[in-house]
Amino acid sequence: MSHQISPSPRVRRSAFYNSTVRDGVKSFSTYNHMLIPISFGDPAAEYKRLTEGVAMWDVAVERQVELSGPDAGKLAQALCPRNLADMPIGMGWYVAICDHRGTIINDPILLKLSETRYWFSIADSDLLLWARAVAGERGYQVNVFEPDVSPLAVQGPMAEDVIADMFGDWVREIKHFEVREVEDDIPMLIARSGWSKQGGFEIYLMDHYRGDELWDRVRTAGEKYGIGPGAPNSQERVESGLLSWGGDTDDETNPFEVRMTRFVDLDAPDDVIGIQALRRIKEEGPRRWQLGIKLDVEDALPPLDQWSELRQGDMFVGHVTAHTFSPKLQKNIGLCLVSREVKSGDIVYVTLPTGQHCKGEMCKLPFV
Ligand code: THG
Repeated sequence: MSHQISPSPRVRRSAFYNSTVRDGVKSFSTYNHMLIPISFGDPAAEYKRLTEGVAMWDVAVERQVELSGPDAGKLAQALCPRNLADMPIGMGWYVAICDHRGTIINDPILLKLSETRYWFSIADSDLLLWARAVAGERGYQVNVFEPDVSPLAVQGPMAEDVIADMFGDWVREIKHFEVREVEDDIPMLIARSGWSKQGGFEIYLMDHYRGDELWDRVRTAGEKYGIGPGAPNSQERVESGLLSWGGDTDDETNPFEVRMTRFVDLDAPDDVIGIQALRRIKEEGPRRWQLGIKLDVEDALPPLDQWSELRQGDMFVGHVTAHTFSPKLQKNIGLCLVSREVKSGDIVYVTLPTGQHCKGEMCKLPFV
């Protein structure tokens, strides 16, 4: 493609934008009305760093929606069909924000910073509007706003060493999804989290003017581990079965369909948005579920159409929502949202952009 995205206030730049440009970013996409680096031009090297070394990603597009005030906890609970009663301060929890139909409208990590202060670290939809409207309609005393926070992810088996070299060996004790303050002249929090299954941390920078400085510090600390820039990695995330809201979900997808049942508590309070619908859906049984597909082709597939159709004989049975060549399996694999009638081990056919059909076998997730 030769066309460009013109600069405009509608495509906001991240605190790390200048650094990623200097480090050779080759393409961007948009997410939460911001630019997100997608590629630095060498997918094989980026995958290898993530799975065998360490990679650093500008994920400032993971915006925070802050709830602050005496009713912050009440609002967080109203928005989450997961029981937050026992949520400890200093933890993050993965949650499915649903509308009144039980459809997932965002799948953020909820961070509890204090009894009166929460952050939703959001996926790509305008959760702030939803949260503010609910607060207003229910008369809750809470401010809802986007704070000055820019996450930078350090991911891969050597990420812990980089973070320990930066902040001290105490970081090795941080548990999965735990958040800690760090003492530093740059205001930031760190958490053991990130959109990969390779392990790692996310640094929540709380002053966007210091983005380039933080980027340089991470790069310097990571140098001896071979760190390099990258981006949330589609090959690794499909292998690991991480959900991409808006990619793997549509306007009808409920948490039970996409392996989020364990993040839903049906005994959450009755006034939680979507809980009544979720109870009904659970009772009736969800229509679809998420399975993997292993495609029967040797070479890397050209990009499939978005949400390519899957068939068994003449019958439409679902969609491929994402696909990639898997370096681990040395196969073309994909994530599918299919009818419950389709089982692991079933043979299905994908419609290719050429109109031809490609054979595939369904399997359980994750692939690895
Ligand atoms: N980090 C932060 N914010 C984010 C993301 C992130 N916001 C947008 C997006 N990613 C939110 N979506 C997800 C999806 C999956 C996971 C995290 C955020 C995830 N899932 C694990 C899994 O499914 O195996 C485990 C969840 C668990 O065990 O609790 O990690 O990445 N800051």
